[in-house]
Amino acid sequence: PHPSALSLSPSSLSVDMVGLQRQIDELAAFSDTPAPSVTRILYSEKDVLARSYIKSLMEEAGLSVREDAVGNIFGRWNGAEAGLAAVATGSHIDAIPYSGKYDGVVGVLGALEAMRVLRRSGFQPRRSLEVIMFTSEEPTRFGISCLGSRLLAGIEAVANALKHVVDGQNNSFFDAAKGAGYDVHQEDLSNMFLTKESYSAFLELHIEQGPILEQEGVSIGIVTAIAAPASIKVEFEGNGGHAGAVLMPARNDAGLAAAELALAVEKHVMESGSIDTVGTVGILELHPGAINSIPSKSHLEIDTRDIDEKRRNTVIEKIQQSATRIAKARGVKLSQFEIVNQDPPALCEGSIINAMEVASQHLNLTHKLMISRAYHDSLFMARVSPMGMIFIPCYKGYSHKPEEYASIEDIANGVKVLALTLAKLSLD
Ligand code: HGY
Ligand code: MN
Ligand code: MN
Ligand code: MN
Repeated sequence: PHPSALSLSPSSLSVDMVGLQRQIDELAAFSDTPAPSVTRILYSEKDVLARSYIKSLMEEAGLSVREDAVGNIFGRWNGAEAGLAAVATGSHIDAIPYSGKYDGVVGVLGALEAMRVLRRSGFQPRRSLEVIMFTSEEPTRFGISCLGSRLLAGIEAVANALKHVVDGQNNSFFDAAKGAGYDVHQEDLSNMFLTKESYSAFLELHIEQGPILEQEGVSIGIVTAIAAPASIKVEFEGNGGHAGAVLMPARNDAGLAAAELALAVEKHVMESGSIDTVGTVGILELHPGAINSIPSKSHLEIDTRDIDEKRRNTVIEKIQQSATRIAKARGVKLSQFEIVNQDPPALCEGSIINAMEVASQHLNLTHKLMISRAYHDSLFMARVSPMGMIFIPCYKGYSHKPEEYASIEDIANGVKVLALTLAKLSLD
């Protein structure tokens, strides 16, 4: 009979905290902005360097490494019954501009360390264990969030969108991929899609990106659901003109239309009736962007989420109505209103939640059930596999900014819960 995962005594699970911290710091150095910020954009030169760093760590950890057409990287520890569906865990290493060094990274480097912890404890996997580093969880370069995991989940809309997306410098996705060494073509995408038999479970270790665990002094968050994200691209066009010569009644200012819509987003979110509804205008660009030129074009990108999909969709409808009303009232053209993604929430698998609770108890770690307000690759892996997430506290809940921080002790706790949960699921 297989040794139960729980025969792994807490003391036999030793995390190499010094080594793990060093890897986190080394990875953070692959950045286009100065420390303590991290900027690592899909297929950039720094991303390519970081990818080879991850591949070398996977090889050193004794995993067999492969990459798919768009650069999702897989490191596999073959189990005794390697023909069974494997247990997978992973996250991302791309980082939005001027962000931190823990978002995503904890779930990739921490997963590799969980493999080492199990190997050091003498554990023998029955189902293979696989670490996945997803290509581009952040939407930064092409406006598509969770690009790698959406493709693995077989979302055709993304495969189609890649035909025509371009980045800020007008590079196509395929040109950017080729520049990073991925000679991928449209027809390669569909054979990336996973089947429901690919994995028996998918787990992700991640910083909470919220203040609850730290405030309540709880060591481990066990996620029950991931909120439903959506993003919208909007453009207004007006006549522009001379800031001095064109009198106010004659203006149709695309910039003011954008400003009014941004405030409308806040209004519609606040009137949703729930604290769980959020909305953000993180990108607002004015063209031509000269102090004495009336904006002739404005471009906004809106991010709105809720754990209740219907409530979130109502907000999107109201935003669309406001955009149309504002354009008419100001005599500007609503030249674009594109819902880029409008995803359902994902529920975590009960048996995985349970395994994480048992692992936390076994390790004497305080833990609590909670939702994830941030999205993750897990949101899409949930479409092809039972999914679970482990959160660890982060400093004041900060994320997506250079002050993002998680202590190596908290990271080690997360690694141990992940290791025990992987071991249990591998023996199932
Ligand atoms: O925006 C998010 O929720 C994720 O951290 N990229
Ligand atoms: Mn993020
Ligand atoms: Mn993340
Ligand atoms: Mn080619």
